[in-house]
Amino acid sequence: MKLKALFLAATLAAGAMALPAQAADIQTRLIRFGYGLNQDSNQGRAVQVFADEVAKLSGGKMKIRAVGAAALGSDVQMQQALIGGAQEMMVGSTATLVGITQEMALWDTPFLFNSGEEADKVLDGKTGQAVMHKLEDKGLVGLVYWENGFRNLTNSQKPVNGPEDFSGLKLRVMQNNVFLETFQRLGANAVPLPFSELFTALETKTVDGQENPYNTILSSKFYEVQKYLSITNHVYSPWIVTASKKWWDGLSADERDVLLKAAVVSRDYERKDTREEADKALAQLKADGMQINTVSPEAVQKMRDTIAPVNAQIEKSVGSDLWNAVQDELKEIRKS
Ligand code: TK8
Repeated sequence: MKLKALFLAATLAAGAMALPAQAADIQTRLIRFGYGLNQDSNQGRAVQVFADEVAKLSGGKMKIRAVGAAALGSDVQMQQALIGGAQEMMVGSTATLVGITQEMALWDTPFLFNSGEEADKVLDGKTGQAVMHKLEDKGLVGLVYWENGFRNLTNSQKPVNGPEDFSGLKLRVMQNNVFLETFQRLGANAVPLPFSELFTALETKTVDGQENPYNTILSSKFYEVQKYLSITNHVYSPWIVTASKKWWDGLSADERDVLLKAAVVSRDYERKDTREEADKALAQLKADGMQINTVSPEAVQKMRDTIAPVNAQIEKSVGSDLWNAVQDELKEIRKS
């Protein structure tokens, strides 16, 4: 009996040690976490991983209420809610943050990264973190970058084989001046719209086309209203997980630690999941009836030449230090 009691006490002690969350300075918290895509998407899956990890690390005290499909608002609306303290967290495109923190425009540089792995190194490295920290002056806290992915063009009118085919196309772009200018230079009629209004705009032919990664074209069912998919890979798009600084400043160090650790777990999951899904998504879009063409390397070069002046504009708004830092980091990465 005595032995049994001792054994029980030891097991309980070990159990307590395995649950540091009980001892940590963690309050019961309900955290509203908004995102723009459907629950059944790479974004939705990663938000769930984040939510599960937060629950696990906080011993169930911190609860993420995940709200997808822009039900809490578009990226821009949610950012304002975070800044005001009316919502705690979100994930969205870095491109929609440029109006708040112009340094984010760095990631809109056309053809900046050649691969997702290159992007990981820069985003998780010195420059990526420096850009992320700029958000804090504006009432936001950046936690991690996720992969949205390389963007490709879809439309309902014709295959786009090169810069000459953009003329006459009415294209939705993100609410961001770099994207606006990029597509204007290519000759398109570019219309900034929130993502949450995009499906309807395509369905009602308010716009002819849009650009997003394969994963999104599939999960948002754009193939139902878009015939042509032209593989351009014109820019790598990151997502960024952010928190309201007003709210964040009121958290304990242990609570922040839970969120940061869970964010890293979700990031690693999300990038792997997104990359695995991308190729399958392209095949699925073909099976769903989209007509797919690859823009030739020569035509891509023509696109790059046409939009080259956009780079000078980005360098001006992010500053030469950040611009040069990324170029140097990429040189280093490409050497190894
Ligand atoms: C979702 C958006 C989306 C982005 C866009 O909220 O707007 O086209 O690619 O992922 O952030």
